[in-house]
Amino acid sequence: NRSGLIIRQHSTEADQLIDFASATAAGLSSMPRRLQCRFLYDARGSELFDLITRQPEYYLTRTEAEILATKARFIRKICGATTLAELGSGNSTKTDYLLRAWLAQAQSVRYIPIDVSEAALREASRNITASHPATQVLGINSDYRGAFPLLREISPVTVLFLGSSIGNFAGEEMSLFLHDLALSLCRDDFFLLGIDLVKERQTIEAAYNDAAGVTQEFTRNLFIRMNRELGSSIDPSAVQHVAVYNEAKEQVDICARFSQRQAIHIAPLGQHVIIDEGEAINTEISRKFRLETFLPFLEGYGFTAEEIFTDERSWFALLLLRR
Ligand code: AVJ
Repeated sequence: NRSGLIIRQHSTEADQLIDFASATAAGLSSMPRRLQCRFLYDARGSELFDLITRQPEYYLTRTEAEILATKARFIRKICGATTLAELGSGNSTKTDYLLRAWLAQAQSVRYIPIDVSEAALREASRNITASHPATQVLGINSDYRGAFPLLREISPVTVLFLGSSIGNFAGEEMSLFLHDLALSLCRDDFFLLGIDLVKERQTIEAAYNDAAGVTQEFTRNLFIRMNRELGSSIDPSAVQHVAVYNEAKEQVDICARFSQRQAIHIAPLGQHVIIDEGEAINTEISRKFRLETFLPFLEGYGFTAEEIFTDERSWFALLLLRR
């Protein structure tokens, strides 16, 4: 197959709808109200996120790409001819640097993108096989942890988790993720992790409040998805995107604030949740990291830093960890 093979989730569309509906109902009735950020990435959401990464204020992707561009060859030297598996691969543009470095050293490479968006997987798979025909692409349409059992089967592997997506995890989710990943990898497998570093508030807040309003649209799209899939009847123009850097927690809190009272219908469950005027629903957190505390934390889960790469301004870091 020229555009690569894609393994779909075991769950049916009906299961996925129930998952979305029940997670939404639970999150909307908890206090403070929140929605799980994994639901931001439907086909339109993945497209909008891709647009975010190209906004001038969104320094994360550009800075990480710059590090990858200069370090990919060195990373390949350390990792050897491992399979590349990427968590939350999106459209895989940054992966290009790594694939090039891998292909410069071997005839072929196995690349396994793992993503919840089937549309994003198909696009990535098509683009990669077109530009690197010697790459065998096997896409896995699943959430991260659903794909973990597979990792053991493809060792020796280098797991890529780029873009500081790990910043979406709150304390307990982070622990569970690192614990499960460590258990799923074999000794001497690699984990290449991108993290956004603590920096000036203005720089961070600008990245999550782009002037073109793409991030606002990204937040709104979650409610548009709820209207379409859950029959929610929310007025999207009543949804205001709010992203504020919490210095004490060293994280961006992203919320949807409702400018009018809304009754959110969750049709598959026959439930309504009332959101008052001015109320906010958290849709995402984006944590920022410090090397001096995060590296020892990773050590605690069995990940040792082999190399640490950063940019000139120390805005972003790429950690090459060994299990
Ligand atoms: C994909 C989680 C890394 O937190 O910077 C960007 C998501 N949300 N703008 C981030 C996001 C709004 C992004 N991650």
